Amino acid sequence: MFENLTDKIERAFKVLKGHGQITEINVAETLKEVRRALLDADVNFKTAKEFTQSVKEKALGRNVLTSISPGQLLTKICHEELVELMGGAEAELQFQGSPGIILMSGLQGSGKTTFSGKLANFLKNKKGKKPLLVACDVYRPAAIDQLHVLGDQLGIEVFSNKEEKNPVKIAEAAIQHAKSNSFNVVIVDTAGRLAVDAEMMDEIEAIKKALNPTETLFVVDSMTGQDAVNTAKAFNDRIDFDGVVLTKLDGDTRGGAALSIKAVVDKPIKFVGTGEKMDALDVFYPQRMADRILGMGDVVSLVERAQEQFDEEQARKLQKKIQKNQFDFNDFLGQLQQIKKMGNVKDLLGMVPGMGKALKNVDIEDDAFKHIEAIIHSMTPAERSNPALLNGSRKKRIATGSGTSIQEVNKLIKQFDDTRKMMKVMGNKQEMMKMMKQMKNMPGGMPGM
Ligand SMILES: Nc1nc2c(ncn2[C@@H]2O[C@H](COP(=O)(O)OP(=O)(O)OP(=O)(O)O)[C@@H](O)[C@H]2O)c(=O)[nH]1
Ligand SMILES: [Mg+2]
Repeated sequence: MFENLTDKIERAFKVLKGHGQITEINVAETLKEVRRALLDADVNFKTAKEFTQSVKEKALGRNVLTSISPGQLLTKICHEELVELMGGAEAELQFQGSPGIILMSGLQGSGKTTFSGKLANFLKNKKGKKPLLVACDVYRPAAIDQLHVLGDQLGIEVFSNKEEKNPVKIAEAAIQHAKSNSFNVVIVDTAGRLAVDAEMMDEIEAIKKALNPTETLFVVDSMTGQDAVNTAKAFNDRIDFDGVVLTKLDGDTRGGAALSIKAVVDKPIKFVGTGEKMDALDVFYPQRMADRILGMGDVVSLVERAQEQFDEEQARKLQKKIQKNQFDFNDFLGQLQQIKKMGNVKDLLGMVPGMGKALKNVDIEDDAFKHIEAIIHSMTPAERSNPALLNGSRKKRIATGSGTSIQEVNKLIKQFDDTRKMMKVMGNKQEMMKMMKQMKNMPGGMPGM
């Protein structure tokens, strides 16, 4: 996500390396590069200019007060300004009501129908809601079917009426249906058009007026850069939406839309879509996005994803086994499967500070653990629970069985041994403290500011 921008901003800060203090000249030079990076990322011209101006003022103003290096100071100020630019604090979705009504708007193909499904899924599983999806695209019967397919897949009811050609009537009937069947959130998917035109605007405005939604969301494809910002403005002028959903952030979008939309329409980004699957939805946090843009990774999101997949009962059992030094290949396999559930490996590694850039041109297979799993699956139950059994001939059999080589089998056994050692250390507080101390003394130290 945004690797190019991150790369260029980091390069801009290099100008300051070796300089002992901030001066008008080195700040101006650095910020010129930052501005160029923003423009290359397709950030709105005016926004980029105001951004660097405000960083400059703060940097020169704060100079005397601090003893940290100019590079660090400027990074810190840029970080604060980026957070501000993207809306400051996170903006919450309003979905309470009897029922809460969420209306989707946006151009054709922006991802409204997909996001409707994702949001329904999110509200059901994360917020304990009973959502009803409503198909109000009256032009394309296929669009109604598309929503039904998603609904079936998620176990969420979809309200539609292919005979009715007035979207307002469908939506009103849907709300009645929701009221009498105790649905507490209604998500209304609408039709989009290729470009902003009067007909689409009239229609979405009429739906909004009739339904008086708790939340109107504008869904926009982040790959469309500046166009995204212009479309946002056109929609906002007409329907005064409450929040933005940026989709397709998993593609090679340059980031311009994420950075300029808030400044241009003064409406917060509430969610981002990061894939076609129904769980590829993230709440938008300006702070974390700024971390990512400045190459600091997004450790908080990483930990959250880990927690979501975390099974306390299983963890307790594992802890016991580690203490007794009984951690075996079955547990190792179980751990791998947990990691896989957290999502795409490259995506996860990208959240580790500094890794996003390092991985830019590295191709990580979706199933990076395929060989490891094959090897473990080729072991007998006895071998899995007692790795000490693995002698030369057994290793050979496993390599053949898994379609790998003895070297790969040896490598995995080595990794397993290392993991086991590491876990023993982590189970022991004193050892852990010793390790932390060593890490602190490493050159470069801990990542962060
Ligand atoms: N990679 C990726 N693809 C997405 C994302 N969101 C939607 N898509 C894809 O974009 C395409 C269009 O999505 P739809 O949800 O059908 O878009 P729409 O706004 O409902 O389109 P219309 O109903 O024609 O106006 C589909 O192929 C989706 O799978 C996303 O976050 N990432
Ligand atoms: Mg659609």
